[in-house]
Amino acid sequence: MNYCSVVSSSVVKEKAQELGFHKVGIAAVDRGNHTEAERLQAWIKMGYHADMEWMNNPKRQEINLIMPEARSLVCVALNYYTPHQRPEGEEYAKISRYGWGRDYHKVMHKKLKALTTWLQSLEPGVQARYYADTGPIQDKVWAQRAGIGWIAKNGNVITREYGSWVFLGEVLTNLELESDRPHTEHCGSCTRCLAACPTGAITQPFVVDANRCIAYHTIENRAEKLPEAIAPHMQGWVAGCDICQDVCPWNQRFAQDTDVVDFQPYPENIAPKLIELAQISNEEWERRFPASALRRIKPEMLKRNARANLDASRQCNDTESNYL
Ligand code: B12
Ligand code: SF4
Ligand code: SF4
Repeated sequence: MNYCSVVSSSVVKEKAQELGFHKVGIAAVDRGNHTEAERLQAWIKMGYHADMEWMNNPKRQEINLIMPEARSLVCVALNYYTPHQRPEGEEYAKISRYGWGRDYHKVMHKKLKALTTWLQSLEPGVQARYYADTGPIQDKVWAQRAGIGWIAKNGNVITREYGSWVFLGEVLTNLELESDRPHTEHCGSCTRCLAACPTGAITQPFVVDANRCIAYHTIENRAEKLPEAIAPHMQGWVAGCDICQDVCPWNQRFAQDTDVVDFQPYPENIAPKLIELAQISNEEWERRFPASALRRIKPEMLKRNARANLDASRQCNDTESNYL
């Protein structure tokens, strides 16, 4: 059953803003548009998903397989930037901003659940289901369609107001809501992120090969050892990688401090030492990362990532001393 008359887009947007979302936009489910599904297929065919086999789920390419009656997506973004900076020095391990504070899935889900329950309470028969990274939905594609921001050359959605330091989520509904216009792309002729990526993971503008991405290897790769092509180039990163976002002029100019207290970093996440993480015990890991998105990185993986960085800097120092 579809509803087009009783619920207006502006009321839904007001509610999302009242719940604390920093951006909200609405996208219509368009059965005729297959461009993004084809691009996703091409990406998978190239093997760019590495061992993330769950990227193959056909629902990711066809939203109506998730909810046949779906007519609209209420897309939201939550700013997570805080003004903290990492210290210089090769003894420090780098943790990417998304993992500094409380697990963003928990924070997003709480707000999205409230929005979903509110939508369902409007009328009997309203269907609504929420996602934030956790379901077979292309969060970035829908965010761009809903006018939140654009999928940029570094593979992230950039907003004009907050740069790319935003988490994305959406509520899928059978309500027929007035949609926003898709966001236009504003990377222009810039290629800073492509040049800065130490492993050449951005194989062409807008396309990230997970096999070459430090974020993939530190977070998702469960192998005992990291590939030779990656390990020497990690530049201190042990949990995700922010290089292609740090160099982006939109982030440098427009990042704003978040008002979400949950995203304030756990103090030990800003300047951990590689040597400490290389030998972290299970108990210490439990103590340091409660309710954190970094729990996906098991203690063995964290140790492996830290060791790879230590080995790389040792080899680098050895090479330098050979030239002295
Ligand atoms: C798989 C995945 C990854 C993979 C692959 C990364 C990627 N860029 O896709 C890995 C593990 C590497 C990863 C890393 C990170 N991720 Co991630 N990831 C996802 C996930 C689960 C799916 C993304 C996806 O569908 N990728 C597949 C490709 C095909 O999708 P795509 O980039 O959207 O592809 C479009 C363009 O490439 C374009 N395209 C493709 N080919 C071509 C060719 C041409 C010529 C053109 C013009 C365009 C074009 O079309 C495609 C479809 O429109 C989403 C959550 C979700 N459910 O959507 C989070 C998500 C994208 N990740 C997120 C984050 C925060 C990160 C990291 C920043 C974490 C970190 N600090 O380490 C890094 C960033 C790495 C990077 N540079 O992209 C956020 C991004 C928020 C934002 N502002 O965009 C998301 C949205 C989670 C969330 N809900 O907030 N991630
Ligand atoms: S996250 Fe790091 S490794 Fe991955 S594309 Fe960006 S700069 Fe390259
Ligand atoms: S660094 Fe430049 S090319 Fe890369 S995402 Fe930012 S604006 Fe786009």
